[in-house]
Amino acid sequence: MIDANQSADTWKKNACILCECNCGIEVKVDDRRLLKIRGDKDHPGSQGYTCEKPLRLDSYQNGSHRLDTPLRRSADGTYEEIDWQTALDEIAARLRAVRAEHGGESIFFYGGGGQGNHLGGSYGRALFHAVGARYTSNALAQEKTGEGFVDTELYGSHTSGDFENAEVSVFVGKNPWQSHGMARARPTLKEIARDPERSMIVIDPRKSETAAMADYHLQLKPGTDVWCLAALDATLVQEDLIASEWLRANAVGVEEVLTLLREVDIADYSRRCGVPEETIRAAARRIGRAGSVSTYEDLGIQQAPNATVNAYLQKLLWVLTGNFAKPGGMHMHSWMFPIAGTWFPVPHDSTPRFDSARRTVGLLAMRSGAGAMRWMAAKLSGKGFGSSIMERGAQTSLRMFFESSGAAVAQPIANILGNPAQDGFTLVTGARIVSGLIPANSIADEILTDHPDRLRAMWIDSSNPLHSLADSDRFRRAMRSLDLTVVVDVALTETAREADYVLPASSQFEKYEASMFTLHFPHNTFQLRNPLMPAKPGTRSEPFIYAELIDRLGSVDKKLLSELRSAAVIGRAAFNLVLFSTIEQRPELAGLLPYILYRTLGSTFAEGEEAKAMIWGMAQMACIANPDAARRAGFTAEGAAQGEQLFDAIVNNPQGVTFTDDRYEDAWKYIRHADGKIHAYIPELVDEIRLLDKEDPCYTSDAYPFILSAGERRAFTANVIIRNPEWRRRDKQGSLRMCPTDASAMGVASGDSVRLTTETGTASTVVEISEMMQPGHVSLPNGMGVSYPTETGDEVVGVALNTLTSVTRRDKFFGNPWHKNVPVRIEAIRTPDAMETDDSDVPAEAI
Ligand SMILES: Nc1nc2c(c(=O)[nH]1)N[C@H]1C(S)=C(S)[C@@H](COP(=O)(O)OP(=O)(O)OC[C@H]3O[C@@H](n4cnc5c(=O)[nH]c(N)nc54)[C@H](O)[C@@H]3O)O[C@H]1N2
Ligand SMILES: Nc1nc2c(c(=O)[nH]1)N[C@H]1C(S)=C(S)[C@@H](COP(=O)(O)OP(=O)(O)OC[C@H]3O[C@@H](n4cnc5c(=O)[nH]c(N)nc54)[C@H](O)[C@@H]3O)O[C@H]1N2
Ligand code: SF4
Ligand SMILES: [Mo]
Repeated sequence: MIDANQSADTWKKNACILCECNCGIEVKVDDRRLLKIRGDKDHPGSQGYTCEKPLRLDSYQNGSHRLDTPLRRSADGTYEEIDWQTALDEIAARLRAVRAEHGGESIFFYGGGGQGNHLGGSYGRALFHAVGARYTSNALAQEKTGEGFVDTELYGSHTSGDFENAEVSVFVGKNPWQSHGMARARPTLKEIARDPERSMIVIDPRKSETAAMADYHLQLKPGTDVWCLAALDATLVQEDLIASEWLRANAVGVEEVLTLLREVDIADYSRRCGVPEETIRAAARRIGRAGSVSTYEDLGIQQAPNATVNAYLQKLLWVLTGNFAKPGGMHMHSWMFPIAGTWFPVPHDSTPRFDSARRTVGLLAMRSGAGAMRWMAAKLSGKGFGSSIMERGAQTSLRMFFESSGAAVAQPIANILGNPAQDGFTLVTGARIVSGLIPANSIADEILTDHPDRLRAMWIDSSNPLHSLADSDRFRRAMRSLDLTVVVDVALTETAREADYVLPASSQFEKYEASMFTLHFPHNTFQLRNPLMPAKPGTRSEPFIYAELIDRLGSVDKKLLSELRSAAVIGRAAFNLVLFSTIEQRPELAGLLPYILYRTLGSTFAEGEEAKAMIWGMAQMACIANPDAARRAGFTAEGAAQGEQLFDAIVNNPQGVTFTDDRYEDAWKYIRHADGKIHAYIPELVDEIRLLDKEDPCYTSDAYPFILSAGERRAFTANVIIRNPEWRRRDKQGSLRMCPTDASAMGVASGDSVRLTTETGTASTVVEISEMMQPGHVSLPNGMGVSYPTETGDEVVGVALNTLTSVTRRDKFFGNPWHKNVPVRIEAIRTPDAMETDDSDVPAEAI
């Protein structure tokens, strides 16, 4: 609950929402302003650390960008303010109409959360299922899908490195000094750099802040990682630096990989990537001889040529050297609830519990207990003596059920919620679906076609794809051609400006919110953030919006909802029992669970706290999946009671909790292959690697002689979460970094204007001469080029990168765009006239 008499002197706990680290913060609020912000020492992950960015979070919370009324697009393209009732009624009616005419699978869902807000998106999943949708995607499907595929093939799930303890840390196309991506990134990097026993290897064409701290900087030519990584792997094999015995015991398919790598001509591959052979060999030796190695790949290879193959070769560095499941090595980890991919119950420490007799008894206990509970719930009104007996009875049935079959029943439910689309291919373009996501850069193609199964409607929540996906103009045309588009956002974004309806969301500091970036090992943490202030008038939280729409669609019968509400009034065990038995009998309701929880369990919480219901569901799931790790984290009750303990702890600890505590060797339990081993051989990627010696990398041409990396993370970029350009202290317009040699050849100095031209568009910007860059490589920051309303009209500062990028230059397997590798022509803007008319603050315009 929000304390109406809050004092500006109280520090309130929350989290930074500007990158996936979600560092804990404490905030003093005054008159809806985030007055003072400091790192929260009590946060179990960040322990007081923050970077410089959250101090400016008020620029997200307050400003002229905030929407406060639903908007409806008129035929002439202007927007009309409408009330919530009208907006929700009309949207529900139009969703129903699209479904009736073209089927629910023609309604596409994009987004569902940015860097810090995934709770609302979890309720959005219920709307996805309520309309019978089939396709979804989000930003992960333009960066992490190739890596996700490789993870799934090799061992089954996402991995994270133990950089605090690693003897050797390897960063491939990753600049953690600026982009973070690990808890307390800067102190950790400094410790590595200071310690003579430890080493840092950075693969980056740019001398990034991290590369400047590295012991080995493999400064390759942009886009050539695949040769560099193959040469590193090959050195490990050819110089016999691999962990042969470990591989024999723990992996299969190794021989195929070794055969491939034995054939690699290391000298030739070094030449192709532009890194001296001796540097590659020295780095490989350092990896091969280290006591522990952790690796981290990011956009530098994920949004560049050969993204999926790069992920494979990068992971082979630690697989071949056996750096798994030990301090300083790589690990799979628990999840509060997986953001992509399938849900997975981790095998129990003790004997197997799934023998069929026990399972039958457990299921019977659950069914008969639930039957009795339903009957009693209908008779009892409210809490009373009877209800406490019922609750105890429910606890007994639940215990038998959970011990024997809880995980088996939970698994399909979790997978329907977490991984809605089955992996496979889309009907229209044949794009490959991985972890339930269609390639983000195929979306426009799934719309701009006359194929009868094309997408007809798009729901967008917490994302600005018109700005963040390749070729903004094409995305705009795609949006325009749909029958219905709805955007849920706090601001009138570039995407919202093309939508039929815009629904103004309450900010992340005005509602219960949570991030599902729970990617840590061995200690994994989760934080439920309480609202810092009441919602801005006119805005609504996403859970509210989704529940209201599903009410209007009438997807769940009222009798069932009332039965579950009565059970929830008796107690959580009674509710749990009736809920499980309902879903077990009516599996078609599994996808609607978030809504059902909100409308039933949620109604037993104080007004405004309904959204916590989903957290209860997640806490139960997290304990069913990880009972031993949760027990070690202090949640020692058995069965459903363990989930209750975790839920209570989450609610009572606004600074966050450690929900699982693993031991290093537990990483083995997260392997999803039935044989418990790493499957090193991925045939379709090995086939690609075989072809590498036939290709000489060259991504430039006479027309486009430079490579532009479109999207460098700098000190004051944070995707487009903050729109007010004034939040940036330095480099307000986000200059183009260029090396001194190129600058002098072009005769430009820092501060001069240049025009950039790519296959897709043109833009002008200012130059910053930077020793970070190598000749032929230039770099622009992400997060620029968004509109911000001012008294004199909309102000747009910096280059909107995706007016320059194309959807065709993308990964062969999963469509990841090559944002880091955009061929570009650069011309100095010389005449004084041109300098005046071509203001560098003017955004890029597509031609
Ligand atoms: N400050 C800040 N932090 C952020 C964000 C932000 O907007 N601002 N965004 C967050 C998000 S969503 C993400 S996904 C992460 C991304 O985090 P990172 O991937 O670390 O960030 P980038 O700066 O985009 O790219 C990393 C590096 O890739 C290098 N690179 C360019 N081309 C190549 C190449 O061909 N090969 C190799 N090996 N490297 C290349 C660049 O020079 C750069 O140093 O950051 C997160 N953190
Ligand atoms: N050229 C190029 N393109 C890129 C990148 C690049 O480096 N270069 N980086 C890519 C990467 S890695 C990523 S992750 C994407 C990110 O791009 P997007 O997926 O578009 O995500 P964000 O920029 O984080 O936008 C988040 C949106 O959520 C809104 N928002 C904030 N709080 C709330 C809330 O509480 N509720 C709702 N409903 N909305 C809210 C914000 O106003 C904003 O519009 O961009 C990608 N695009
Ligand atoms: S931007 Fe990222 S690293 Fe910096 S404080 Fe926020 S969450 Fe932490
Ligand atoms: Mo990202």
